[in-house]
Amino acid sequence: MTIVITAFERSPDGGKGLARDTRVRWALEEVGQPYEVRLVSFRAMKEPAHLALHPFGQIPTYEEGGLALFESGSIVFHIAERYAGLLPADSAARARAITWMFAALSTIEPPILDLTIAKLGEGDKPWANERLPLVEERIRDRLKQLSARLGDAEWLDGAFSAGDLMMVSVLLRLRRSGILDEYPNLAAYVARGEARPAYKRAFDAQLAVARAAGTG
Ligand SMILES: N[C@@H](CCC(=O)N[C@@H](CS)C(=O)NCC(=O)O)C(=O)O
Repeated sequence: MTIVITAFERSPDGGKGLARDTRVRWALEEVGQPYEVRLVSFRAMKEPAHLALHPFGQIPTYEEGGLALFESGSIVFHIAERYAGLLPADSAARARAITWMFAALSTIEPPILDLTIAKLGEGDKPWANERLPLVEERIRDRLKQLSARLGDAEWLDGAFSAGDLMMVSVLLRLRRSGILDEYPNLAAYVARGEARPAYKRAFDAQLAVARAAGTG
């Protein structure tokens, strides 16, 4: 059954790999499943055909036979459950890996997204300079805790899992801020994720789209 995902026709990040199709591509590369990509414009994302797949008019989506999914967390979870390679066989270790996926998406990603909003969406507001340090401090609070938990370990809980894939994907969004480098073990953790051949294939594939569009 052919797997089809959606991605930006012209990603605003110009191929830096920060759009959420990259994490889905990475998961598919880790489990060795071929996939096709349907590129969508911002306008097409808000039209009925795409809204039928994604109620919020966003990317990524995932189609496989009669199944259509949205939300990168759900998609990566589905891939990890369906194909071997991203979740441990032991049921307790599996539950912990899934817990890290949720932690990445619901505890670590929100303050990181706030930073993007504070800088890009609200940067021109009169209160922007007062708000920014508060947002950055919330990120630092979480990274300090995550850094303490990771310690010297290679991955969050034993072998690399979907939990690490999601956590690295979320942390990558921080790189340009410089905040990640304040936590050397987290910076090294992210670099280990990026060094995985599956990540490199995923990154190169999304970069090729940006280059073809003349934005990368
Ligand atoms: N929680 C969603 C967020 C999806 C999302 O924000 N997608 C962005 C690209 S990374 C998007 O489509 N933005 C365009 C828009 O919202 O109009 C997920 O994890 O899939």
